[in-house]
Amino acid sequence: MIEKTYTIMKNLIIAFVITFCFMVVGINPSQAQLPHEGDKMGWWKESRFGMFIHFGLYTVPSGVYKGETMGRNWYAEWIRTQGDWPNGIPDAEYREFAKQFNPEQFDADTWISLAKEAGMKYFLITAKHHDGFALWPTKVSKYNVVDATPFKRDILGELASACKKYGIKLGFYYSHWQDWGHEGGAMPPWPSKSLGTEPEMPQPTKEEFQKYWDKICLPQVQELIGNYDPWFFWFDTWEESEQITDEKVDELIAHVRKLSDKCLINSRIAFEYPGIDKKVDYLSMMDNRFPDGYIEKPWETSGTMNRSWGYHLLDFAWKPTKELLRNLVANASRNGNYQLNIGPKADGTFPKPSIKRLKEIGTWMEINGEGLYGADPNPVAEQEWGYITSKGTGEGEKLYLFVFDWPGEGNGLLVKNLAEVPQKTSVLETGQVLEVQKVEKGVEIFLPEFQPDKNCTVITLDIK
Ligand code: H79
Repeated sequence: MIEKTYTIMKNLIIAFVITFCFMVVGINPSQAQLPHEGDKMGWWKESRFGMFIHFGLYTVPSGVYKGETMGRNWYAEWIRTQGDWPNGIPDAEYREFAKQFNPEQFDADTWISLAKEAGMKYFLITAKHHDGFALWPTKVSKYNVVDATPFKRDILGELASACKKYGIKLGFYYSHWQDWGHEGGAMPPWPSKSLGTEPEMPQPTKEEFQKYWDKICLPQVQELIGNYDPWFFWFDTWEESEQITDEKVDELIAHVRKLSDKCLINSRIAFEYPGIDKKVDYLSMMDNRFPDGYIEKPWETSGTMNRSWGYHLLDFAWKPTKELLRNLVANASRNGNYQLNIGPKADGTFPKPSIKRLKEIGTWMEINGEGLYGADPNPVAEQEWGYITSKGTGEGEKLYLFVFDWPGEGNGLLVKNLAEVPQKTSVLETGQVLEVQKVEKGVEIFLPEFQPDKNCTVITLDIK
């Protein structure tokens, strides 16, 4: 699966290099005046950092059923089919969680301001995950936050207002393929090609899925666009399925395009659909997968802070802030975004370890974010100690060096492949000017004796 994904990625890169060559060769002045197709991607590419939220009925049990965590992995949002493994929780019992869904401390302003403070520029939330439960008062099903829970508030509506207030762009995760809560929705594709042997899951017939598609999926996508005017969708298909045919993918893309000029679509709307990169706006990697090189088409990795997306009471494997920063910077240096997940708790608040990480990232971003927002990918070469981005300054170029692995011995930092000695080299946080010398393989920078930031120190180079 992972290899497959990388093969697809490699093919995409090749396809894009070829497309790009034709674009350059084929361009003429009148065409150059036209706004090009990629314009609506501008804000997305400049942003680099977004918040992903998994919140829903699964938040009530928070990964624990009958005192245990179970299943094929740590994904708490999967408890409906992973609890009491391998049987899953009976449908009727799972639906009962709706009566306990009452996140009394939910405050949209708090969530969005935390995203803003962390340096995130956009926000996406599970409007409907695989379980089928909707976080807005959808007209096509009673299985939603307003009609089925004591909370009765339009969570998406409140978040949409807060996003406007804070200047954060809103988008939705929408599970168009799997829907375990509505007749005809796809069930987990088990036994699974990518995830090993699992109990057999009966799938809907073609006709049943068609009914779900027409009565639930398409109308809900239309409602989401009509009610909240999202800037983007994040659809989720991650394995071959009988249900999501090429025709269905084309239909859903056309549906979104017809309803919104600005709404972006991700590549996980399909799985192994040749040429999908030309039909969608941005590529989504597999969960927590970070490619090791540049990709031309705008792309993103969505990643967790621990192992689960939905809040999980027993998942204590919180990743260090340094690792999260590394993911963000590595992706930016390779033309990609990072969408960092929070699984809010059943009371509507963010877990403490999540808040701590958001704040640590925010403090770092306030000082060093200029090297990421609107920055171009690394123009030099991949380096052993970290990552590089660049920005045009009018007179020349500014390079941002993100040093994650501080040299252990001596204080020389080699910037491989850098042809000329910069006019000025300094530490972004402190302003300290650093000495440099030209060496055979590039340029060597003499680092300060004391490491300014233990996670990642940023050094700027002014190049004429
Ligand atoms: O919403 C979250 C998940 O519930 C949903 N997509 C994300 C954003 C999802 N559910 N299942 N999958 C995605 C399939 C994922 C499979 C894998 Fe893996 C992720 C294969 C490799 C990375 C599972 C987890 C196996 C290893 C780690």
